Amino acid sequence: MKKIGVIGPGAIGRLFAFFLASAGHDVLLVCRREAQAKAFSEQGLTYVDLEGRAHHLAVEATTGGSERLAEAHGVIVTVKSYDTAAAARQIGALNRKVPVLSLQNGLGNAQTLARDVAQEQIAVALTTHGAIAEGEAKVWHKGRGQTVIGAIEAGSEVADWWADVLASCAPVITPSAEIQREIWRKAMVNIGINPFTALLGVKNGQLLREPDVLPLMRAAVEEAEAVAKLAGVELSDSMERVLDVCRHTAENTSSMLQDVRLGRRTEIDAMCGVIVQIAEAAGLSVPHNLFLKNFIKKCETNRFELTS
Ligand code: KPL
Repeated sequence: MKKIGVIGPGAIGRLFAFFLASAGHDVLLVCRREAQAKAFSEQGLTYVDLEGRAHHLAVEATTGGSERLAEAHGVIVTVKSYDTAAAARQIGALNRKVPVLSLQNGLGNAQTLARDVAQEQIAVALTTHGAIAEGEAKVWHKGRGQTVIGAIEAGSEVADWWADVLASCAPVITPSAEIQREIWRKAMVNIGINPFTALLGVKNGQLLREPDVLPLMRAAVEEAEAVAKLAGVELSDSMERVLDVCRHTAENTSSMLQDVRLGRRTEIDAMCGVIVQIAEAAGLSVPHNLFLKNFIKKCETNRFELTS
């Protein structure tokens, strides 16, 4: 059994923490806020399964970062993409080689981690499990999914290490030798779904019934595919994949819609924002991604102004 630190226990962090703890691993949740660490320590972690049954498990939680992480055999990063740099510094401060797993949305997280963590220690996982966080310490499992894992450095054994740990507890773990490609494929899906659900305020499946919006989704995804090619990743059929994910996750509230509803910052920068950045550097115009980035940013700011 291993001791695993989870930095950022949002919906996906809590879900994987539950998978690990229920298989007997020792889980340490690293929270940013004292109130959340207190809630986990006092109430434990509550997981509501796909049939709506609640399960409780005791977990350790801290805001103490590096000191408490010092004994961890491995660290999973599930913070939002804009907090990856802070998580990387916490791991870097351990001054010890520890396997790290980025289980996040968006482009560029592994590169951000690699500023403070050796590349050979970093694995990336992408999951299609649906989960919604409630309150400080509860998670609803909303859809069974699959998880692919791969190392960012060829020849590194870190992905096998994580696949072994997770295979004992999380449903369907698939190793991938092409994780960069998988990251881009998932980014296409996020770009085609997340901003549109957030702007329209609808669940993923509703996008299929919006004939005026589908061409805009397709245009944004085609721009992003062209940028992936600039980055050396050839993708095809991304829009078909977007539609497929809308069908399979029809009842999901996308992470971006959850963020907008809660008045939180979204991950648009790590999605359309990265597309715009790469395109601009290459002199390519990506008007749909630029619009989505600016519009979602505007929604965030207005929301902050209204709530502050
Ligand atoms: O990853 C997702 C998200 O909500 O961020 C999708 C695949 C769109 C599922 O909701």
